Order: sequence, then structure tokens, then C-alpha cells
Amino acid sequence: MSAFRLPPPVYDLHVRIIPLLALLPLIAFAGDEKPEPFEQIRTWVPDAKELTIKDRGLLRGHDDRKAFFPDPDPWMMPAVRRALDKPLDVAGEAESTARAAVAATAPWDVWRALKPYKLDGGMAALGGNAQIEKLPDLHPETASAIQQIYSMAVLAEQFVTGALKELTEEERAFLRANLTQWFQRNQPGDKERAMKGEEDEEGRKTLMRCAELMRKVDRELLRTASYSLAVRVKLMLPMLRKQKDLKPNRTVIETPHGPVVLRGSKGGGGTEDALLVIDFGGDDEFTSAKKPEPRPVRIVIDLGGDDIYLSQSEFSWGSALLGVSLLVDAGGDDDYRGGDWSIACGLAGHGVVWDLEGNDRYMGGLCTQGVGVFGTGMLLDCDGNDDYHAGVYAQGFAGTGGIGVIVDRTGDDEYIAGRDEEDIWRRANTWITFAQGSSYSHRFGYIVTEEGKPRKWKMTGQLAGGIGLLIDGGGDDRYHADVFGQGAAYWYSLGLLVDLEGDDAYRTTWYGQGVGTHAAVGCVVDAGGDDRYHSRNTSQGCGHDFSAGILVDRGGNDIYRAATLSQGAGNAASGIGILIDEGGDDSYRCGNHGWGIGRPLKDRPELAPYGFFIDRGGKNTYEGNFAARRTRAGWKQGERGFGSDEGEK
Ligand SMILES: [Ca+2]
Ligand SMILES: [Ca+2]
Ligand SMILES: [Ca+2]
Ligand SMILES: [Ca+2]
Repeated sequence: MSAFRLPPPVYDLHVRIIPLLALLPLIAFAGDEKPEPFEQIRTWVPDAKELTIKDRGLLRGHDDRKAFFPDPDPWMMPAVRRALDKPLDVAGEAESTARAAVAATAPWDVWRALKPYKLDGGMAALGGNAQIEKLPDLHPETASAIQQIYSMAVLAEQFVTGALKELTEEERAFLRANLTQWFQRNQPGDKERAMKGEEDEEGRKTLMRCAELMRKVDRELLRTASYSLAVRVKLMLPMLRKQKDLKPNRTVIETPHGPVVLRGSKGGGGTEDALLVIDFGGDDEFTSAKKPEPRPVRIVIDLGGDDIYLSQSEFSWGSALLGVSLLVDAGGDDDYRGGDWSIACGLAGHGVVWDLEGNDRYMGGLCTQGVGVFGTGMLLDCDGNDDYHAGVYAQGFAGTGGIGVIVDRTGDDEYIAGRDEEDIWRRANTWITFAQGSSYSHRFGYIVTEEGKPRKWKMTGQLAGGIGLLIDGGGDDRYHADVFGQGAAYWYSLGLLVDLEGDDAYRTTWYGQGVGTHAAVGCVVDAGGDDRYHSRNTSQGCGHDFSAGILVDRGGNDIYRAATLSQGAGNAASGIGILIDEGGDDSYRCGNHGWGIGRPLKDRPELAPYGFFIDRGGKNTYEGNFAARRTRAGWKQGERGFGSDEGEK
């Protein structure tokens, strides 16, 4: 299928280029008490309705509203709806959630920390009494732990079977064959066909049928399967470690539910396609099968050593399609070499990677490293300086009905995404990334041309998106994405990046660093350190078209660089853009349309956008077209652009 996945450029260019607006001085503060930054915004715009995306004409203009927007939309995540209702609350909730998440040392605690975002339901089950008939000679506690993990795996398999029981064989096969079309690379000719007004109708119908079928899946039961496994394995880790070394380097025990593989402490290679793999140490190479069995449950536990995890197939290494998968690596510097749909990826299922120690390297292509669609993908890295490299739709990314999350607790980490999917819509040599706390979903349709020129996007259907989170605790980190990344969301989605400490560097090109586009909310919170933010366009606290984009930096001497429509910019109908810097000596450069500006659409003036810029102190410098016009008391650009800088002048 060749799908026109990405937004056409015409919609973005629909914005009227407005002349430089008169900048009026504004009396900002009445007393000595400084209100909280978001309170400050509320004093600027006392009408709460103006500061919500909801009820502001969002769905007007669509010919067949009921067909496209079922009410209630079964795939609208409650937290996405809440963010669109109250965008000013998003940053605070993201930060407190992140603080709880980095305090977590195991997946269950991360799920609990993510409570504000996750769907209700699902629990950790206690039961399960299946036994492996013949275990080799092991420390008695280790043998008991293996039995308990096995019995939980069998129970989890029953949960998965129960979750899918309303689907016929044909429907299951359809989902299995087609769900990965949810996100795929553009095909040659896609853009040309879209420009000619040809819709990929078959692609739309396939995805809509998948979404229909997914409504028959008991996703609460799938969550229960995943939670139960994670809790059981965590409890059993100390007992597994009682077996200090294991001599036979490979023992395979066949069970009615698939092979159980015990790997010795010497290290070595091996292709694995099992229900349960436990490695007792040594430097190992784990290779996924080229054509693995479609197992509903997979568990891999590595107790130590520097390991390589090699993907030869989709849904390998803590990744699942219509099932659950858990990879626990308890020690060593590990090298995860994933492909597409691998490494902590859940598609209509749950995929979890829990790495406890060491400096690790994660590599992958599309849909990798904390990706959830109709389920969750969680990558919890507890320690070390880690490198994350991916192509597209990755690193804390979600699609319809999903949550995708990376929680990296500490260390100097590097997150790099790109050079995989060329951005055919904007400019050559830029890359679609949708990574590092981002979410995206489908707005199907085609481009309508008039006199040979693209004019508008004709929508033929839609599916709401999910919630993508990247949460990083301590350390000096580097974030590098390109087009759509770093707290970026598109179409009824929420994208969040929270970095709690250290001197960090952020780089994107377009739609990055706290950006929402077309009915979505994106937010970055950096809670400390001297940081650098580089982007070009529609970034750094920018809300475009019924969206909010928020960038909050809580302190340190920071550098902000952008070309246009950034640093507190609202664009098109009902966009809300917010940049808040709470202290330090900062340097701002924005060529155009920044520092608190709302750029309205010519034909929808009643849905005017807002832009807010607040710097709470320090000695700040500005470069850009508006540099000379700021005043100590604050400033205003047009009717709906507000700025203030309380620092030294
Ligand atoms: Ca290891
Ligand atoms: Ca780390
Ligand atoms: Ca950091
Ligand atoms: Ca900072």
C-alpha cells in the first residue's frame, strides 16, 4: 500500500503573510507579586474560552462531520481531549509525571507514574499454576523462580487469548497482515499522486477496518497480561540470581506453550524463538528468528554480561503484535540492534524493554524504542550513558490508541532520529522523524488543485492519535531530530518531552521543541541546566491550527535559535504558542514571528491564534526583527501576541 501519510504543504501555506504589526506597550504587572507564568497568561487573557482549543470551531468546515468524527470517538484518548481543553495545564502535569516516572526502577512503577495519561483498567494478576515438567539441576530458589515465571507466562497467554476471542480467524489474520501499514515509509510516486488529487483509498479502507476490528479486542486484558508478567519477573530476579553460574551452555526444554531456553554463563551466540529465554551471564549474542512463530507471549531475561540483541524480523526484543513481550537485561553494556517494529514496541499489544545497568546502545529503523499503537511500548533504561539511534516514528512515539514511552533515569544520553524517511512535502534533504516524545495520526484525504495549484486538503476520514513521551532524568543530553520531534504532535495527539537535569542540546528543523499541529498538543519541559535549542520553523512553543505548542525551561543560561514562527507563536485558526523561560541569562534569536505573536487566518479572524513569551529574569539578549521594540513593562504584538521580560535591561 502506498499511503499519503503526511500533511500536504498547502494547508500550512494557507496562512496570510501579515505585515509587521504595531507593537503596543502593555502594562503587565500591577503588584510586586509575580504570578506563576501560566497565571500570567490568564491575566493577559481573562476569557478562559480563548485559551482552550475545544469549542473554538475545531470541526467546522468538514463536510461530513458525523462520519469523520464519531461522538464519542472511540479512539480519542482522554488525556488528549484534556490537553486540548486545557493546554495551560499540560506542562505542569508532564513535569510531575516525569518526576514520578524517573523515581521508578521497574516497569510497573512507570505505568503507575503514567496514570494521568493511560487508559483505565488492567491489573497485575497473582495466579498461575502451570509447571515445567523437567528442569535441570539448579539452585532451588532459581528453579522455583523459573517455575513461577513460566506459570505467569502461561496465564498471560490465556489473557491474550481471552483478549482476542471476539475476533474470527480471518479477522485475526487480517490484523496480523495489515496492522504494520499503520506507519510505513512513503513510496516512490506518493507525492505526485497526492498532488494529482488521487487518494490512496485502499490504504484508508485497510486502516479503517483495522481500527474497527481493534474495537473487538479486550485491551484491558492485554494490559493485565503485560503488567502481570512485569511484576512477576521483577519479584523473581533476586531468586534467579541465586544460580551463580550455569554450566551447560544451552538447555532447551519443550513445553506445551513453546520452548524454554536456559543459556549458560559462558556466553555465546544463538537464534531464539522461544516462550522464555533466561541467560545466566556472559557476553552473548541473541538473534531473532527470520520467520518467528506468532507467539502471544515472549520473555527474555539476561542476568549479566555485555550482550548484542540482533533483529532479523519485526516484533523482536521486547516487542509484540497482538500479544505481550518483555525483555529484561539486568547487567552489562548492551547493544540493541533492532530493525523496524522492534525494541519496546507494542502494536495491538505491549512491548517492554527494561535495562537495569550499563552504557547501552539502541539502534533501529521505523517504529522502535518506546512505540505504542493500540497498546504500549515502554523502554525503561535505569542507568548509564546511552545512545539511542532511530529512523522515524521512534523514541517515545505513539499512534492511535497507544502510549509510547522512553524513561531514561540518568546519564549523559544521546537521542538521534532521522535520515530514514525523506520529507517529500517540505524541502529536500530534510527528514520526517516523529521522535522523542511525539505522536501522529491519520487524516486521510487528497489535495484539491485549482488552476494547477494545490489549494486545500480534502479530508476523507480520520483516526485520533495517542500519547508519546520521552522522559529523561539526570545528565547532559543531546536530542537530535528533524521534522516533527521533541514534544511534537499531529492530529488529536499529545507529544511530551521532559528533561529534568543537566545541560542539554536540542536540535530539530521544522515542527519541533514544543509544537502542536492540526488539533494536537506538544510540550517540552526542561527543568534545569544551560540548554541550547536550535530549530528553523514552527518550533519552540508553537501551536499551528487548533493546536497548542509549549516550551518551558525552568532555569539556567539558555540559547534559543530559530528562523521563524517560533519562541511563543500561535499560527492559523486557534493556535496557541507558549515559551516560558524561568531564569538565567538567555540569548534569543528569531528572525521573524516570535516572542509572543498570533498570526491569524485571513478568512477566519474570529478564530485568532495566541502567542505568549515570558522570560522571568536574568540578562537576556535578543536578535531578530522585533529586537528594538520590547519594553520593560512588556509588549504586545497585534491583538493576541503578548510578551514580557522581567530581567535586567
Ligand atoms: Ca546484558
Ligand atoms: Ca541513560
Ligand atoms: Ca538532561
Ligand atoms: Ca535551561
